[in-house]
Amino acid sequence: AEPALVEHFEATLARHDRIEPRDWMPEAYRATLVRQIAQHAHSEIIGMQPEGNWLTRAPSLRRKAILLAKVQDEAGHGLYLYSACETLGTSRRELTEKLLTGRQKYSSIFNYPTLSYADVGTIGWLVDGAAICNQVPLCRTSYGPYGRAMIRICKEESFHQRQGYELLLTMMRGTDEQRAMVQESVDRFWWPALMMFGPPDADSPNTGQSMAWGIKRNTNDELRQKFVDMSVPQAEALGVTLPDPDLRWNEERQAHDFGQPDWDEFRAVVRGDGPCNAQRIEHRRRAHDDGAWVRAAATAFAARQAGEESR
Ligand code: FAQ
Repeated sequence: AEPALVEHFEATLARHDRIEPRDWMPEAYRATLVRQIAQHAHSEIIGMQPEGNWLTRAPSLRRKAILLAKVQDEAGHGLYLYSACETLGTSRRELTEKLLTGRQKYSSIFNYPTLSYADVGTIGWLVDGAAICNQVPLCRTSYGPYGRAMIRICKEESFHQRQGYELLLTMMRGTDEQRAMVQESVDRFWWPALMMFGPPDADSPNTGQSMAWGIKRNTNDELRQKFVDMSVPQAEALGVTLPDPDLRWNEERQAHDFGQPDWDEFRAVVRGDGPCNAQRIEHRRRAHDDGAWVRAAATAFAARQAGEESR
């Protein structure tokens, strides 16, 4: 690349300013962004499934309307992110193809099943909570279209988190059986939620370069710590126990000490061997095949419009 272009790229990063689609960028910077943004987009789309599982069995019309709106928001987030990714020169068709053939990932968390309605609340509280912790700093990411997509997504995620917490609070004010359902759900989701932040910094191959490029603004362990510190008082207010015997306040560090998730389980889930990996991809493939006629119709319509315009 021309030295002036490289200099412009470096100077933009140094100013903490945004790189835009038409700016020159190193190919590795582009590839890292495509990897991360695509993974993020796929997570939003696959992430519709665990909660979608309860849409037809919501306990009231009100809960059903809330859940339907949340799942629809997730589709929207996926679409903003696919659009941001397209500004880097990839198509949505290509990204979908890579997801379906296992060449791109999505978040490990969505490979766990939702076994009770309390899981809808726990996903809102812990999974959206972890997502917010990770995504608020990404509003300042160095790539313009990604950062701007994050701003809107974070507003909606905060709302999702409140809705999950409110659901759990309602259940905790209910019967002993409902309280036990909440605790059981939190016991299952706590460790997978901690895994959402990625491997420990010492085993994270991408963090160093991604921080240097301003794609990531914090390390995986920094954000995991922040999430734990944020969740402890919320768990207390709710009246649930977090399933970690090593969890305690460290006065010296002014932060909580906590145990490590089972990193072997994490690697297995990321590799494709989690409890629901095959089911999630199979469902996504079926939805993609069922939608083929919509894509064909839209393409034919666009071609006809273009023909009419040129006439
Ligand atoms: N699951 O070197 P690092 C949501 C992979 S929130 C699967 O540390 P990096 C909202 C990683 O890709 C969830 N794979 O990687 C919602 C890499 O593999 P690769 C989505 C993981 O990128 C809520 C390898 O391990 N949020 O959807 C995971 O620097 C409720 C080594 O890792 C985002 O994607 C994992 N948990 O840091 C929706 C946020 N962790 O690609 C519905 C944006 C790591 O080299 C309902 N992404 N890997 O083959 C990020 O911030 C980063 O990509 C990290 C990973 C922090 C996830």
